[in-house]
Parts: sequence; C-alpha cells; structure tokens
Amino acid sequence: MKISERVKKALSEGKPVIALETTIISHGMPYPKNVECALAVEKTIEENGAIPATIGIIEGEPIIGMSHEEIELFGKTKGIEKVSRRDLPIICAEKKWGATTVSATMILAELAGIEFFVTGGIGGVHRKAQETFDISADLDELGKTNVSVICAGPKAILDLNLTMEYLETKGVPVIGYNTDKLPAFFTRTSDLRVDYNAKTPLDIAKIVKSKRDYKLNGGVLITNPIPEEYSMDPAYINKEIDKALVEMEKAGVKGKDETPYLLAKIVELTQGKSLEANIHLILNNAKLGAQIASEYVKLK
Ligand code: PSU
Ligand code: MN
Repeated sequence: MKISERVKKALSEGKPVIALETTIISHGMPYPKNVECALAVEKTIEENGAIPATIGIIEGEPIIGMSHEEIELFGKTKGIEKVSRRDLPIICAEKKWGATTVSATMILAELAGIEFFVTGGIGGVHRKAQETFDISADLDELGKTNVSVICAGPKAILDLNLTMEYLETKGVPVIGYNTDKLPAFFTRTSDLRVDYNAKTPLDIAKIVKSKRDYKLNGGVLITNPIPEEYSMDPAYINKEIDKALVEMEKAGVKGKDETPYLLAKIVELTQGKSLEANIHLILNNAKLGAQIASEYVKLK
C-alpha cells in the first residue's frame, strides 16, 4: 500500500484525515464533472481544517492519498474496474487498476489508520432483494470495519426501509445531522426515522468516540441532508428513478453493474439536473466530515 507523504505526516501528527472513494469518480459521474467534483471535495475538506485522502488502486497497489494527476486519470480512463471487498484481492494480485467502492475504501482506510470517510450515497438493500439477494457489500462493511461514513443517505433507487433494517441487524447507528428523518440523497427527507438526531459535529464525534471506547467494531453512518437550495422535488426524481429501474430491467443489467447503470441513467433522464444535486450534496458532506474529524481528534 502506498500512503502519500502528506497523509502519512498528517496521521503521525494526529491531524484529521478524510478518506474519499474512487468509484464515485469512475462509475458515479461523467467526465469531466467527476474530476472537477473530486478536486472540489478535496479543497472543501482542506478549507475546513482536514486532510483529504482519495483512495484507489493503480497497477495492483492501493494508493492512499492520490495526486491530482492520478484523480484526473481515474476520471478519464475507461474500463477501470469497480472494486468492493470481494474484488480487492483479485485486482491487487493481478496488478490491475481498481476504483474502490464504499466497502473497499473503508477497508483500505482502516489499514491506513483513517477513521472518517466522506461520500455521496452508500450502497444498500436493492428493491426486490427478497428475490435477488442484491444487498450492497457496503452494509456488511459498516457492520465490521472501524471507519465512519458521512453521506446524504441511501438513494431512492434502493429499498430504504430494508436498508435501515439491515443496518440495525449489523449494529450500525444511523445518525441524522439536524434531522429526525432519513435523508434520501436527492431529497432532504424520507418517511423513515434515523436512530438519532445529532445537532453538532461535536455530538457526532462523541458518538464515534463512544463506539470506539466500548470496542464496538464497525462504523457510524452519518446522514446529512442535501442543502435546501439543491434538493430535488421528490415526486419528480422518484418518477425518474422508477423509469431508470424499468430501463435497467429491460437492458438485463445485473450485479455490480446495476448501481453505475442507474446513476448514469438518472443523469440522462434528468438532463444533468441530478448531477448538479449530486455534486452539491457531496461538497456539503465534505464540510461536515472535516468538522466532525476535527472535533474527534481533540477528544482522543
Ligand atoms: N450510491 C451513490 N453513488 C455512488 C455509489 C452508490 O449514490 O457512486 C457507489 C459507491 O461507490 C458505492 C457503490 O459503494 O456505488 C455501491 O455499489 P453496489 O450497489 O454494487 O454495492
Ligand atoms: Mn449488488
């Protein structure tokens, strides 16, 4: 594993470091917005007092803290594999390039000693999982790997109710930042409750610290509603999501290709409106993540 000098130094000095994934760059957004977004997220983290560490795999070697040039390459290069826990050993042994999902990014972040990770949305229990068993590896990872994730909630492409049930089974606390309701990515609320409404970054840092003090393995899931001015009309976006799901079934897309297909289809169906919302919610998460991590290092 290669840890950049900057990240190594920050960790040894006890500074707040934030992990970032690369699947969102290579499979979650189109070029060049993906690269612009990834660099803007890093900048926001820096402006809020933390050090960003974008994680990806280059020729079989995990990189913790990619350079701007490497981020650009991940954004442009076609055919980089999407890597979750299952795929990690194959990609590394075969010296391939890999874009890490939430699960693989959490694994590598933990190995590097990074405790917080900012992204847009996590994977979850897919609709009709009762028949397909399609449950993202992200959820099991949150149940056992000691990295806390800041996101805007699971996307409504998923079954949000089953996702919450699964997280409960895995012992993952779902915190809402100044909300009682689970944010649903493009929209600020859903009809589901979060486990706890935390009012400040310090409150959240204390919950994460308590989880560590009691040796409760796994992450805390921190859900941060998309800023009001960028949130989408629920009726509109849910209609487009339903269309995307129908298209996916027609196209026969299965397994790990489902989520990237749906993300791209929704951008297409909304003529890029969903992409703008996506970028702004991530920037909002970057700010909160840096604030939480900054409070957390003071508690340790
Ligand atoms: N949800 C989003 N945007 C994303 C992803 C999920 O709103 O970019 C990506 C993340 O990398 C996540 C992965 O870990 O998709 C989940 O894929 P799957 O559903 O195949 O587990
Ligand atoms: Mn899946």
